[in-house]
Amino acid sequence: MIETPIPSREAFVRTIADWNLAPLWDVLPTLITAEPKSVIAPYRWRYEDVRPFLLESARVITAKEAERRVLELENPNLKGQSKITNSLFGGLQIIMPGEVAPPHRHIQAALRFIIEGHGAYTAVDGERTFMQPGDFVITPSWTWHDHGNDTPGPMVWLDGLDMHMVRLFEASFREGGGEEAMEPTKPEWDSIRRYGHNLVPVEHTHRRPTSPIFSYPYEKTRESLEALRKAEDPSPWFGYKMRYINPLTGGDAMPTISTFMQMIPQGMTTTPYRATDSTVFVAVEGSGTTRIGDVTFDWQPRDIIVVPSWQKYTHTARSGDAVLFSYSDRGVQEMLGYWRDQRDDASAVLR
Ligand code: 1HN
Repeated sequence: MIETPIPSREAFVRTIADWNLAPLWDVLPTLITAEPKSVIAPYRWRYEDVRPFLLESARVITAKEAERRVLELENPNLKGQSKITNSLFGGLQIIMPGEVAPPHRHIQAALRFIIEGHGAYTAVDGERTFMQPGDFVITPSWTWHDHGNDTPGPMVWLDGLDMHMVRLFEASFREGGGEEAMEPTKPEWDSIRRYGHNLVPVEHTHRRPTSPIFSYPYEKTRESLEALRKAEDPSPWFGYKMRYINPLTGGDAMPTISTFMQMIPQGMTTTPYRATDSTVFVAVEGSGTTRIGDVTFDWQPRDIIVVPSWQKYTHTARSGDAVLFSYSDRGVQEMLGYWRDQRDDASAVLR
């Protein structure tokens, strides 16, 4: 019996490529790393640098023309991809006095974290919510939403969207855009009054996996942080940290984006910590620094910082108590059993 000669490995790989086949052994170590290797860069956007560009954007395009006038926060390692982390979008939206961003809906869920301005509204499913700095507002998947500014000043908020998860699954749908503002169909603050006071209507029909509350006002969040501070010592890793929840389930306000608010008392440096969820932080009060690996960013209110997956970081509150909002894909990772964190020994750091 005559055996055919054994081809070289390279020749074999070239041959099978024509059949849309490839050898796993060449890529296995990069596909399955021993620990997370984030592609994103740690980065900080100073609001004072970005704000003039936001105002200028309002001179080059109207909110209606743009549909959403947003400056994308592009991770420096992922330019052109509309990504602040590998799974999440981050952008700053500005709406000027008298403007309307027309109604639309999409599968992608959005969070708004209010940065500047007082009293413009965002409407979700016919209910208007009036926004103040520090408020956290949700736009759940497939809900109609528009924004309008009937105040004398510009209104700016951070948009966080789960769009790259939707892209991964190729599950995007959208409707609308271009129409005038929607007339409200529900009383103002309806959802928070129904669901935000530790009560629910006995025969409520809320069936979405997202919170029935659209707005989590800063005043209440701040009160909760202050209550923690009065009652207990700060965590070495987080200071005082709270998670925004859906009161019907105890889970995240939206299933795809986890959101948090934490207070780090003046003078405190948190103990090094890392987790598998790349996280976007927004400074709300105080000023300080965040060290990520060997880079350090200073920040003040309204600055935005992104921390990559599995890189150790610490926050220091330098002047005043620091209050930081943050969002990440932690909840999705938890549902799938992926999420992990690691804490340096707090007592070792103090020694
Ligand atoms: C969007 O619909 C909004 O509704 C904001 O305000 C930001 C970024 C990408 C895609 C859609 C909004 C967005 C967005």
